Amino acid sequence: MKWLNFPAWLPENVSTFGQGVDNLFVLIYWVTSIVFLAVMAVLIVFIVKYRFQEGRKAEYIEGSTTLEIVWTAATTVIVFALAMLSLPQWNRIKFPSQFPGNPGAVVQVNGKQFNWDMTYPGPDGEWGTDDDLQLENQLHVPVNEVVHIRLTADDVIHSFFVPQLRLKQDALPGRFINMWFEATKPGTYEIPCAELCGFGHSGMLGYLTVHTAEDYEAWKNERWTE
Ligand SMILES: [Cu+2]
Repeated sequence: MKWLNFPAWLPENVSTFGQGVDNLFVLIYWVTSIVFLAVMAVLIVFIVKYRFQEGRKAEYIEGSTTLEIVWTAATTVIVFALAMLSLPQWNRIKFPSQFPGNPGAVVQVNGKQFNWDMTYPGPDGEWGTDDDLQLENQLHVPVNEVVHIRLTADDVIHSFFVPQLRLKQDALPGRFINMWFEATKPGTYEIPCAELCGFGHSGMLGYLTVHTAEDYEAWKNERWTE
């Protein structure tokens, strides 16, 4: 349903798992909007209906058990349903055992005050060797291919965020966190740090370049063999 694509102000989705995230976002958006509007409507009705009137006295009531049960049960059902709908998406995006294999690129991303360091293992496929390629704030990947990222941090907690990929993950010092994505459209996308990480936080910005297959090969040949 086209009208369900509202809100259209979401950033463009260029991720294979992005639609699943957006569907949940829109569903939660509608559920919370309806509850919000209902609560506000009742509030306004009550403000008008029970406003001060000369000679009218307050009545002391003890509440309604039926109402308490109904709204507790309704809230439980809604929250439980949303959790059940979210679970498959969460597992698909976050559980390393469910990551798609055969990555077209494997990169280590290291957050530090106030940059993203990208390390490609180089032609030998191993990190920590002479042919590693290190880049600052530049992540290059091929389009329509699975990318595996090993995320860590040097100093404090940072957060890797690419809105167009619907991917956000905290980076923690001393830990390697695996994540994956598959971009569906060539282009350049910003990688802001989404965790307040110090004085230069707002300037901590990397760029993800999604290349066509040929462009990626050309880039690799140029950079990896230097
Ligand atoms: Cu940061």
